[in-house]
Amino acid sequence: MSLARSAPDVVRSAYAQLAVTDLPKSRWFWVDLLGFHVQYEDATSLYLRGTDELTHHSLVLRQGPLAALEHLAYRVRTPLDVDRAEKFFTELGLPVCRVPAGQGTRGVGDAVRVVDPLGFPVEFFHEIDRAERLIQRYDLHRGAQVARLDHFNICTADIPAAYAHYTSLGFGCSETIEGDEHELYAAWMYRKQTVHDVAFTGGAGPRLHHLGLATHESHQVLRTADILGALHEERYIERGPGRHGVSNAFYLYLRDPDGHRVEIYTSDYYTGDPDHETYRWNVHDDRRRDFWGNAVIESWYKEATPVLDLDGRQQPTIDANLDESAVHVGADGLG
Ligand code: XXG
Ligand code: FE2
Ligand code: CA
Repeated sequence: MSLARSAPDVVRSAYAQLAVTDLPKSRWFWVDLLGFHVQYEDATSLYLRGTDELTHHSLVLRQGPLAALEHLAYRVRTPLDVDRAEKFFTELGLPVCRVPAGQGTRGVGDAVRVVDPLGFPVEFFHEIDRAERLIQRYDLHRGAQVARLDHFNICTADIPAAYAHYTSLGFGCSETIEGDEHELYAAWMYRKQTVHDVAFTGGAGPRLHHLGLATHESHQVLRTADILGALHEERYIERGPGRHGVSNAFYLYLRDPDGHRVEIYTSDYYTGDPDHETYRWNVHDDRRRDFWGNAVIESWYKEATPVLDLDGRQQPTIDANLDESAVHVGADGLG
């Protein structure tokens, strides 16, 4: 993927920082149920990572008054790319804040935080503390046995604008959902060599739709649902398990105790060839979101996490004009 001259070289989606309203409850969900490993904790915060992650954290939970997204973070290739990110967003005239090592998120070095053109608080960093290899510490693997953060999914009112912004940051597009006139309903975009680091869901935005967490195998996805059933905590399950059309991944969506959505996701495919082509789904294809044609529950399209600005205030949202949940498959004889 060639980069626009001044764009930072993004390696991957790296971590999310969420505000939660009841940290002990969140600890049950993310650590005991999903099997995240605690890298650091104190009375008001938890720093978590999956079994395969060799960096300090991929999720930070902080006690707060409102359940919200504090920021998404991308790792960039070199320390120079942090400067490039600062310049890139400054030139766009957007809010930018340099966060020296030790003043921002624990474990993370020198960083830049911005409000991106879509209204999301986003951090770019290179340096992060290393962490012990746990991939073969099977004795420590619990619950869903999450391996790593795979992707962010964000709600935005303007999918073409989101597509254009991430294209300018050097992201490739693996798949889309499009209308008959090629109106863009959704897109999946990547820097690492998987289906995505970020995807866009149409709807009021900016809001966080979900965090996608990878497991190694589909039995871990099924086991997560079984554990919730056994505990009579099935209300945490929102959608699935199932097979996605887009990405071909096997999936399950849960809502955490604050309603933050998380997807347990496995077995998508390689996208690293330089001429990898975008795969385009028609919005009337009933297999696009669930390959077996199971209906998507309305809450999945409509509900999402509010996002904060760089000063911790809730960002206002803008409504979307395209509504995928209103597309009724079958009305035109398709699906
Ligand atoms: O990661 C994903 C998703 O964005 O969560 C949703 C891959 C595919 C889908 S979809 O519902 O379109 O199959
Ligand atoms: Fe996802
Ligand atoms: Ca159907």
